[in-house]
Amino acid sequence: MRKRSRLLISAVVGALVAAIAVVGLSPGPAFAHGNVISPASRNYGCFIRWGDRFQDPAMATEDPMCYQAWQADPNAMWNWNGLFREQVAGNHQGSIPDGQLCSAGHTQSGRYNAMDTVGDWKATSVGNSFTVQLFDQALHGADYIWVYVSNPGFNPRTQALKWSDLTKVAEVGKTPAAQWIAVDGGVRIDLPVALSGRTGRAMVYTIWQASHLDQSYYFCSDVDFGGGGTTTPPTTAPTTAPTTAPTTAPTTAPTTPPTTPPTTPPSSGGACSAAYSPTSQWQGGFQADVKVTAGATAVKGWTVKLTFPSAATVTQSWNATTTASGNTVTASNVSYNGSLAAGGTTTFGFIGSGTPGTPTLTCTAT
Ligand SMILES: [Cu+2]
Repeated sequence: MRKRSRLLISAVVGALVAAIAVVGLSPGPAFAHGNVISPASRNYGCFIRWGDRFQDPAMATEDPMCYQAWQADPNAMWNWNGLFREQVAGNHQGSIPDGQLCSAGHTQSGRYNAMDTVGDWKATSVGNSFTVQLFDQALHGADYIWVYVSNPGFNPRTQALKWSDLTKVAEVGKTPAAQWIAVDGGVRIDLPVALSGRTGRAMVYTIWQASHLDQSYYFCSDVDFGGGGTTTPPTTAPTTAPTTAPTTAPTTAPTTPPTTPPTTPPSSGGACSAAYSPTSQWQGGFQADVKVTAGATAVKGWTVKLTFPSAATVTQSWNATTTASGNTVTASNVSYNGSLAAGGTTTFGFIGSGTPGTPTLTCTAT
C-alpha cells in the first residue's frame, strides 16, 4: 500500500474524536470481539440486513453477494464479531495474501472466505468526509487502528482487493476501551476520514489491533462516494448507518425451511457425539456452536442435550430445534441436517441469555 495518495486525498485525519468517560465498565469476556459497523463491513452488513430472515429467498435477487455469503457459511454472519487472526505480530501484509484481504487470509478455518468474493456488494453511501465506526463488544480497546481506502480506479465490483490498491487515510494509536464511547453492549470508537474528489465505488479497509493478546481484525466495507463516477450507477445501498451499538442477536427466529430437500435417511440408527464451542459472550448473553458428529454408522437424526451449571435460556437458534428447561437445553436436528453419513458432521448454533457456564453434552442418534 502506498504511504500517501499523491492525488486525491487532501487530508489525512488520524485524530480520534470524542473520548467519553466510561463509568462502570468491567473488562470484557474473552469470547466477545467486534466489527466495523459503519460503513458496515461485508459480514456485519449481511447480518444486519438479513439476520432475522436469512432464509428468505428474496435475498438471492435483492442482495446476491450476501446470499452467496450466507450460503457459503452462515456462521460468518452469526459470528460477525470474530473476523480476526492471532499471532500476526504486526505483519499484516505478510500474513494475508492479495485477494484474501476481506477474509483475513482465510482465517478461522475459512469461515469468512465468501467475504473475498468479487461482486456488487451493497455499498454504504458516504461523502468524501465520513466516519468509520468500530464497535468493540469486549472492551479490548486498541493498540492501533489503521483505516485504508482503495485508490481511485479500483472497482470492488470487478476486482479482488490487493494491498497495493490501498492508501492509509486515518489511524489512531494506543487507545484503551475506557477512552472509547460507551454504547449498548460495548464501546465504539469513531475515526474521521476526509478525502477529496472521490466518486464512485471504493473499499474501506480497517485493521484493528486489539489490546488483547495479539489479535488483529480486518474489515472490508463497501462504500459509494456517489456523484458522477462513470463506472458507478446508483446502488440501493442502505442510506443510514447504525448509530448505536448493534444488537447482539437477531430478534426473530427463522421460520422458513431451507430450500434444500432432505436426503433420504439411512435405514439404521447409530451413535453420535457433540462438541461445544462458545463463540461470543457479552454482559447478559452468550453465543455458541455445537458440532455434531456421527459415529461409525450413519444416523438419520440426532438430539443433543446440554446440561449447564445453572439455568439456561435460548433466545435464538439455527440449524436445530431447541427447547430449554431448567439447566438443560435440548437441541434436535432440523429437516435438512438430521442425516449424517458415518463420521459425518453438522453444526448448529444458538444464542442464550445469562451466563450459565460450560455445559456437559450428550448426543443421541436415531
Ligand atoms: Cu476478542
